[in-house]
Amino acid sequence: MRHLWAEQALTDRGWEKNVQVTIGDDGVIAAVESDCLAKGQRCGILLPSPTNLHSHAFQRALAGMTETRGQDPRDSFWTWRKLMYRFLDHLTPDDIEAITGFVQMEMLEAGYAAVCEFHYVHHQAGGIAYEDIGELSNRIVAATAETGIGLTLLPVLYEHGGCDGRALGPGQIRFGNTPGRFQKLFEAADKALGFLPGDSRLGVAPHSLRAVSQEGLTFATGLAPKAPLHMHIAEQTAEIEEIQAAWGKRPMEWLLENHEVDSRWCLIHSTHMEPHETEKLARSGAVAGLCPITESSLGDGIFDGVRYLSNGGKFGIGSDSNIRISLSEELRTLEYSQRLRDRGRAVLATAEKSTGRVLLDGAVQGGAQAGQRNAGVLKAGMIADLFALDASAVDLLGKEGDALLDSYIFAGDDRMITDVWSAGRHLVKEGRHIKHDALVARYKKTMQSLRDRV
Ligand code: NGQ
Ligand code: ZN
Repeated sequence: MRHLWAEQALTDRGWEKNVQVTIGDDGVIAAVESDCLAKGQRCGILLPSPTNLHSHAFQRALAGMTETRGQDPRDSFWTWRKLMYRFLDHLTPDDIEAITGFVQMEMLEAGYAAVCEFHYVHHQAGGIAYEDIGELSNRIVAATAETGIGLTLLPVLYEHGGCDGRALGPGQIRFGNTPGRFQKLFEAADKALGFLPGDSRLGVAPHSLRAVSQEGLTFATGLAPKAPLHMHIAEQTAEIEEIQAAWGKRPMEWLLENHEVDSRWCLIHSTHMEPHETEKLARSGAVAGLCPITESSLGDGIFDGVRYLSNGGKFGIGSDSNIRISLSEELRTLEYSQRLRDRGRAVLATAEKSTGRVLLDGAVQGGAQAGQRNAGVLKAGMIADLFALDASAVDLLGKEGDALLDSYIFAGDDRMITDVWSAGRHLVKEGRHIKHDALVARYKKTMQSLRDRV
């Protein structure tokens, strides 16, 4: 048993002062009491920490390297994707492990307690399988064992290069599996997770309606009937047109009509939806996996957050391409995208909750559901996924309640974060991951060697 004590905390009962949290050796919260004398580890403002619900760890190494114009007349998501595919061909298992460890460290330092890794690079460059089909899953797990972040591993089924069934392009052959081979990969990933603490989870990720067949999608949904199911959908308008031309429906329309979309599902992006799709998705119980920084970076478009939230829709936040790891900036970008479109302010706030409160509550609850972690609320019986802000930071000093979240998200940033616990593991102290220096040193070495090779 360990004790934490916070000046203020956001618990299941609301904002409380002088809060003592007892965490069991199993990483689960045993008790939350207010008006207590300080005892054990002290912190300023204690909050439930979200799961980062969408990451492709390796893409971190590309950050800042795709901001020039190429030969294509118009730079776009599709030209970015070509560069990403080309870069990917150089990555070895060691590189992937080092990059994953580094970006997971950044996620923890940004306040995320866990991550859903949407893991789609499975084979060697050229598409030849590794001797152990789980080789790269093992590397993700090895990095996770090092950083301690909570992991929901999502092995990805990727069958073809477009919904007409065209063959995988040269950049995509490291991803490709038939359903039969994917099942073996899924089993290997399950075995790999045995090396991690008990809060890790396994899910299934059919990549997108572009990359899986209708039969492949049905296979993936049936593989582990209770596991989390994540899929990219409705990110780019070209994808909407392609699916509509081939299957006669818009992607979200088709999915909602042909599959039982419920609380197992996390639909990544869901950017381009008609109002009837937004309303139906909101009522389904699924989580919309929003990635505001990546969606801005790739020029995807703006999610209809106002309609979605007013219909009770659940959402969470993913760092996706990992061009920048910042929870506060993801949340701020989500709200600001709505303001810019609607020319309004405090657009996602409600009569009861400020904007910052709506954003954090949504991200912790949606993230927990998407990662299948019994977390997202500071109360007894939940996994201790927590983070703490510095109560003496200039923008937090003397503030109370939801104003703390508004100040953190809109005026502050991740430098306000002092501590992070993942399932009770105290991984960030004084703003730094406990293995910060070693993880940075390894990443620098990897990047240097990649520069020499690419
Ligand atoms: C991905 N990225 O899986 O990393 C994709 C690009 C694809 C985003 N959708 C690859 N943002 O769509 O095939
Ligand atoms: Zn993605």
